[in-house]
Amino acid sequence: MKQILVIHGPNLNMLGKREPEHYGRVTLSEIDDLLVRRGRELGLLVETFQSNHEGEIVSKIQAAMGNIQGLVINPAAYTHTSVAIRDALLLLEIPMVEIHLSNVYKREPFRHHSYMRDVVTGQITGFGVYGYTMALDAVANILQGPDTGKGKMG
Ligand code: CA2
Repeated sequence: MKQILVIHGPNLNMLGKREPEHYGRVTLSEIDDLLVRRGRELGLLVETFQSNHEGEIVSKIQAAMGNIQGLVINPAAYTHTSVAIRDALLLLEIPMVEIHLSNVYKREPFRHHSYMRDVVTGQITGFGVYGYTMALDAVANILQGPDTGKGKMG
């Protein structure tokens, strides 16, 4: 079974507990449950991981090399700062989706830059929790392959 890793960056463990105006009322464990269930429907094994530490995220990506077929990542604040996570993502030659709950382009200018944007397959931003299932569906679609007629274009 194909394995997908979902990485949640710093402070996302606080989802549903603070700032509902930006991030909604759903908790991280509810999002994880949703992703595992959607993964089952798609025939994918989903593992989720959250860390508040840049180095732990880098180590998790390194450890996943060769063991996963797709990645969904919300790097949270590290999106805008982390060359280290960008460099780690460059080690992976698999479909990768960067996802943000909020529309970062409607927010402060410092959130408009992503160190990941040209390393990942694509970005999803501003659709709340639904963005995570969109991201998983996008990875599944690519993994189905272009020759099935259901996969990515080209
Ligand atoms: O919109 C997103 O998903 C972000 O990645 C969230 C990050 C932010 O730094 C990015 O610019 C956009 C912040 C995550 C903080 O999560 C919290 C959740 C609940 C309460 C407080 C923070």
